[in-house]
Amino acid sequence: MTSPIRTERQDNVLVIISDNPPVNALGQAVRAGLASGIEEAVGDDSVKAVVIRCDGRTFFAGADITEFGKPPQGPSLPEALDKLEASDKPVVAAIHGMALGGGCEVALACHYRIAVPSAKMGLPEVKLGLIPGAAGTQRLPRLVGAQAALPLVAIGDPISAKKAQGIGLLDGIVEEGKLAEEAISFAQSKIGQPVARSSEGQANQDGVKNPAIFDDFRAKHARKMRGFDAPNAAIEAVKAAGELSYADGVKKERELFTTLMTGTQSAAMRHYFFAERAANKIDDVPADTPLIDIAKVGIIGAGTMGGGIAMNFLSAGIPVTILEMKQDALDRGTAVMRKNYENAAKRGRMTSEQVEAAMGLLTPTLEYDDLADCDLVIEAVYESMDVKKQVFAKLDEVVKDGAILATNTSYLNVDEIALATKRPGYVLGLHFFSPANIMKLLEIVRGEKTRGDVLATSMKLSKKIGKVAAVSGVCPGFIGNRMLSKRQEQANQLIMEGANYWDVDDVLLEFGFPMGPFQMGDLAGIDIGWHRDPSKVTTVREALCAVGRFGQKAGKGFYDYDEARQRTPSDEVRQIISEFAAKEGSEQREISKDEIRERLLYPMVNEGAKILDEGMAQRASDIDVVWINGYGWPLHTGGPMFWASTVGLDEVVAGLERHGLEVSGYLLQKAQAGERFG
Ligand code: 3H9
Repeated sequence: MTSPIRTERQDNVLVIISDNPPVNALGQAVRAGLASGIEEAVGDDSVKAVVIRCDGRTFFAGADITEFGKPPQGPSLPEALDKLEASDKPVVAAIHGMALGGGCEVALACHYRIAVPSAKMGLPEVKLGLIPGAAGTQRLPRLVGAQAALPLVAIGDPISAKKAQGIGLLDGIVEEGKLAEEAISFAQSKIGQPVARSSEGQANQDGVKNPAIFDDFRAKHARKMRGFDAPNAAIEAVKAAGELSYADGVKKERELFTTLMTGTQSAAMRHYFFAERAANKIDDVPADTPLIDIAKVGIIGAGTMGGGIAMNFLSAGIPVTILEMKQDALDRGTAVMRKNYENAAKRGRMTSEQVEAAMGLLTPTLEYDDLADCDLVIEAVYESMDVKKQVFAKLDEVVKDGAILATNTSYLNVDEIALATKRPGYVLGLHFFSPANIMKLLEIVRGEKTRGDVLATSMKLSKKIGKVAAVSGVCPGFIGNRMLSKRQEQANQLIMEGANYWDVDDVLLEFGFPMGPFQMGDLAGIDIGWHRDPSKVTTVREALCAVGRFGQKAGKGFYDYDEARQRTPSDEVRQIISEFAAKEGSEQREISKDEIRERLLYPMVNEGAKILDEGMAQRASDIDVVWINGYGWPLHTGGPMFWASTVGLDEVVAGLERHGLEVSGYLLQKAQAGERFG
């Protein structure tokens, strides 16, 4: 097999080049090639300097994640990088694309780093439940200081070349397209000078002088870090870089790295990394399916949902025509979109020019005919089959042939909606989640007749508008809401049987969800869909509405809220629930948190198994993608199906049986065979 690494001579400079598509991951052959490249340079007296660069779309994007968990094959990345840094001949990293993880560590081990303006650098290991493991946590603080290193190592977002230069991570930025030649001149300019080794840097002393930066950082990011092990390990490693010698710091990093690498969280997060990418692939739609050009989008309905959906396209530079039935609703919807953009600008997330550019792409209208030349129309009107059918019949009449017609329904039958048109092949569901301009998930609902190019185009478009997509078949509630309904059923049942409703919420919070179902009800408004007749009480929710407990907006719902929106359980609600339970003849008893957790989560897994069995999801990992991105399922557990496998499917089955709940044949069969999902 030919090596992915080759060397080329340019005068007295040896250029080590990696060509390992798609992202120059640092697999064994690359590490071996790097090590022998550097040996070649050191052993050849006519070589006076070295440049390391990559072919293809990016500099090294990190260790090869597919090798994790397999028996290690030398040389290790730390070994290769120590060799590189030890060279007395200057070594220059020439960066384009992304220098991520192990790739950033390669750059850190080089004596100098230059990049093109579009390059990015970062240590995203924390997003895989890890910390850098090739001395990145020790070299980086010594080079740029602990304060600047902390967010890079513990949050893991990449930074621009400009920012990297600002903190001292880059020594120069060179013109786009001239990286190869500029790197050689740069390397030659360093010949004869003592090399600058990051491991010998002193910038880490900022953390020793002011140790409060570590606790401050922890406090500032507490919410983001909640439940995750890796960020704390990352902070510890950066702190160690100031307190320990380089050699001891590297040892500390290795200990922390190994503990994380062998733990469940990292396995779960690595599973998710590949799950997100697998979800892009539609089994029977070839990757080279010709796509439909989407140059203009129509949205029907300028309410919260329609407006939010429209913003996704506007932000991506795609013109949108938005339709409403009445002028005042249209004006209101447009004004809300502008306000949302202006708020984003106030928070520094956009410039005012970007706000104007996005709003400039919006055409409000009251006329269906104005949608005629749209390539994609998404309907976001009231959830009624009759209304949706009317809308689709009208769209079929006015919108050009070959355009995609999508419904944003969250549970209605997409096949039935498609039959209102003469082109069911062009109809599908694009289920956005509220707030649609923010939530990451897009469920792509594949109708019985939906064409391959319509699906492939929607998938591609989802990436363009920054969504994470997964395909669902047509079934009530699709993947996400169908499973949610099982959890909600149990939540309601549990409080009827005597569980404290705050325990139900707390169990989910402790598991890692951002909130529980009753908090969620308070946030959304308990009166959504209420019939507004206080004398007609058939559910707990109606009982709460009857006494004005509409949720957070009223200062009280399931909980009482103070001015800081802190919740306290309410005696009144407890009373209402127990009266209601008595009326229903439901006996109340004490219910443990373990029982609550099992009854909330195991039925979801069971429903997920049914969804798989029916072919409504292509793969178990797609279900994980839906729940992590649409419903706040904690990433560090890998999603419901991965989590179930870590619990053990036999244990899930036993739990369901213990609580007298349904066990699907598919789940039972998997459990009995000792299998996992996926
Ligand atoms: C690390 O470095 C640990 C070290 O500190 C310690 C060492 C001791 N490995 O995302 P895309 C595949 S941890 C293997 O669709 P994009 C990916 O699965 C690592 N494969 O492209 C996909 O395959 P397929 C730290 C990888 O342009 C294909 O490449 N680094 C890896 O949207 C294309 O990927 C990271 O965490 C990998 N490292 O985004 C960076 N990376 O076509 C991880 C990608 O079969 N990578 N693949 O589905 C990324 O964030 C994105 O891939 C990147 C490109 C931004 C680079």
